[in-house]
Amino acid sequence: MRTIAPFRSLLLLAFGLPAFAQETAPAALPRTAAPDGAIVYFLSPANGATVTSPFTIRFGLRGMGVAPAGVTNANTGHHHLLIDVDTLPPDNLPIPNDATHRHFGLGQTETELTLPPGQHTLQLVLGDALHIPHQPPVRSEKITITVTQ
Ligand SMILES: [Cu+2]
Repeated sequence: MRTIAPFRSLLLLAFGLPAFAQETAPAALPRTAAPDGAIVYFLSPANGATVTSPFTIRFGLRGMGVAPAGVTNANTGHHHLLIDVDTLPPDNLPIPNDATHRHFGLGQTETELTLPPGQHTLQLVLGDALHIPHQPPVRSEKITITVTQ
């Protein structure tokens, strides 16, 4: 009997907690706080610029520091570049990792990109150690560039 009582409370925990979590924030993961006034922006190219591939994109960040993915130091994050993304990914989940959502988890602050000729949009989002946008999200404006041959 001595071992059954603790087991019962474990069961209570196991079944009680998910119900509680569901009421407060369904499917939400904890967000990392961003300081007031933190901004991420494009150092280059400028909004409206015309470029030829390959071209360099430089990421700017003010009010926070860049840290590799996995590092949980306060007020840090790593860059994510959204290419031709119309619908922003959810703020409470890790940013997708695919051809249009690029992660710079080593702490890179620039990248070289090759895009097909035409108009493209670029946007930066800072992510925390687990690739989740901060609270509030630190996002750049979406810029439009034209790539020529
Ligand atoms: Cu990431």
